[in-house]
Amino acid sequence: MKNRTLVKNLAALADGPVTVSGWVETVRDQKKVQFVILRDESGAVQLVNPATREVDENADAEASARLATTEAISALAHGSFISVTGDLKHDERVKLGGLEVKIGSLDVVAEANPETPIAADSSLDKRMDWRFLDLRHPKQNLIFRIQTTFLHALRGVWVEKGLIEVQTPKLMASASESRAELFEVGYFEGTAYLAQSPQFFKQMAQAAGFGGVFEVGPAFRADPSFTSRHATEFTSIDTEISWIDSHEDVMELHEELMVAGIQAVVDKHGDEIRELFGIELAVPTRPFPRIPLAEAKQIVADRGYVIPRDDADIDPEGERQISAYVRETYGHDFVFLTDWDINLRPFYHMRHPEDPSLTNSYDLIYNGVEISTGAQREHRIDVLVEQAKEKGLDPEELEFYLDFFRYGVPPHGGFGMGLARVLMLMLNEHSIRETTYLFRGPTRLLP
Ligand code: AMO
Repeated sequence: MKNRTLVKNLAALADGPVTVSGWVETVRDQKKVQFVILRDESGAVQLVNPATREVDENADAEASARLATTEAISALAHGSFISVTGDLKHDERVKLGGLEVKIGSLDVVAEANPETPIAADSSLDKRMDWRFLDLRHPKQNLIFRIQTTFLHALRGVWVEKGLIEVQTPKLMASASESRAELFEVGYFEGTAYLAQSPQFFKQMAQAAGFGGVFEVGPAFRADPSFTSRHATEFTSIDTEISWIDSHEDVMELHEELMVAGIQAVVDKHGDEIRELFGIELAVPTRPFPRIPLAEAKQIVADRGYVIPRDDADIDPEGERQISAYVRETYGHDFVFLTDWDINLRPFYHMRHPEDPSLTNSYDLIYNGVEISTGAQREHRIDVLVEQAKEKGLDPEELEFYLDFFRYGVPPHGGFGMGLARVLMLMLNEHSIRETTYLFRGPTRLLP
């Protein structure tokens, strides 16, 4: 359909012949005139047809064609895909974009079933069943255009800094995060595991002398929960850089990426986000606030919320509380919670030089939810082996990973961040099901 014009480009054209194609949104079939709202991937436009309801037997070919078009419009089902050639006319009186296309010829390219299985008020689960129809809505469509813009901006920063993009394997011989939440798959005579994170392989790139890497790829967690923030398969944004002094360097890169990503989204989609999501997306200022975890827990307690277990991770309500505090105190949507206890962190996190009960690590919280974990890694082999043993891990099982550190690895660190969570929090959505192209959960493998 080379001569087709996208709806969003019509406004810039002069009155005259055009071809547009897209899905039928509504048909208003009046006796003398018919209106069709056509939507393509870029927007919606009103089509108009002066109806020809009958012709006499001497009618010429043109009159017969007009009758056929009128009848075709009357029979159009919502969702059918049509292509229309007609006359573009700018007219301020037309509410939808101040223009309309007078239909010359109409071709029903692909008919839709007249009964649509989902409606605006359908449950999220039902909408997920019919995801391809759900995604036709401008709001859902915008989410994935925003995602594209966001990732493009992140790539811009990484590439500018000379980082290398990697694709790490998703089939592994061992766990990459913990033995919990691990998917096992039959692998010929043996067993393989789906990667929970590219953790070991992004670190391997530091041993390989890559200097810095990034990856945007799938991660798998056999997490049986049904929360709004967990999926069994999700897209993980990962980066790892060498030659750092501490996790502070990782946080600085992280901030730079978030600011660049959100700035690009605001620049390109700010107006649409206001219109469709009703929010004014703001570009965060740097530096983001940083609060040590112990202090954050105290702040949360002082606000009257007691995290159920004292030695525990900050829980979802605690994250909401600390975010509310940061918003009130610093007017910021982001906060880095730093200095996590060793018992809350994996063996590969470097410990604090002054206080070995703490790690050089952080979580990034965005509008009340954790979106990321980052850390400086332990690169000294003897310390790393000790830390693995302390966590009850068998160094022999980790041999391939530990080998990286036996041949000289620079100090390094990085973070992993869930893409769907970032979008959910950016757009004030309630679930990552809305911001994941095709969600996977304990009871969802379709479509
Ligand atoms: P972590 O396990 O905290 O850290 O994961 C990093 C980020 O990934 C996202 N995430 C998820 N998103 C959807 N569904 C899930 N089940 C899920 N699990 C995690 C979250 C989370 O903050 N290797 C470390 C990262 C690092 O240190 O570089 C890791 O995987 O947004």
